[in-house]
Amino acid sequence: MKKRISVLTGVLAGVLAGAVALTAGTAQAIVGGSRASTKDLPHLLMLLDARGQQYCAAALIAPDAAVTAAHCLLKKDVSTLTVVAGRDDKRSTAGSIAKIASAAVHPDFTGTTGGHDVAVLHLAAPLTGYRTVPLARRGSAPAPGAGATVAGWGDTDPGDQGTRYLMKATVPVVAPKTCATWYPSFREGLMTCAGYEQGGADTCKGDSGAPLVVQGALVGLASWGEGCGQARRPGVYTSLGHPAVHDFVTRQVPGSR
Ligand code: 4AZ
Repeated sequence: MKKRISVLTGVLAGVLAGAVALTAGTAQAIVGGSRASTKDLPHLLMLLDARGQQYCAAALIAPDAAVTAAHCLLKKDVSTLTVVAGRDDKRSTAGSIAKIASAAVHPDFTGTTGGHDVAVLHLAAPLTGYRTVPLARRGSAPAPGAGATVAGWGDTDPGDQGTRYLMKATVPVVAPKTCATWYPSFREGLMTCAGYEQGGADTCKGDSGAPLVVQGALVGLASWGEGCGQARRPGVYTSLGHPAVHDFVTRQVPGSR
């Protein structure tokens, strides 16, 4: 991974802007990830559009409720969306599918970089036989440097078709002050950022809504970022531990915690 980057940047030395764009393109799966199974991530859901195509991810927080990124619901008729549990391969029919009865978008959501990029999906029927993921404690924030796991079916290279199979990556939580220096629109507290300073592992297009898990707790949902896997451009996640986010979710889903 690092080697491929240095080779590419070497070849393209002198075409700086182009080199930056292309180094992101060398990143692999979810970007810098490896194959994973929903058997090990039983809370992880695919979010499918009206045509049955995976376009976002979600996390099961109660048998009949999931959380995803609010921006995954923009310009969507919620009644046409479905979630799928227990399916690793986008082309298979494994697992269980559930229709969405209704959805609630955080009232303060205005766009990804404004924060509050969270929505609750109320399922038409419970997904039984899968595990829910507990929310991070209200008011908590993951420790900088903590290993966070993220998984999804999004692009393995920016602009590709996404991956057929589920991919996962482990990324370190970035100190909020550091992330604020890398992204002017980063909002400390409301957002959590995770990734290596040198880039590599990251979420990408199609991974939005993907759960970021630290020590078994849901600390974030993939929200935004500049490119995928670039140096000093980590993935930005909606902070589930932030009171404004946590309270919204627990009011929608009293059974979650
Ligand atoms: C997206 O378009 C997207 N690297 C999600 C996450 C990131 C970039 C893009 C962060 O869904």
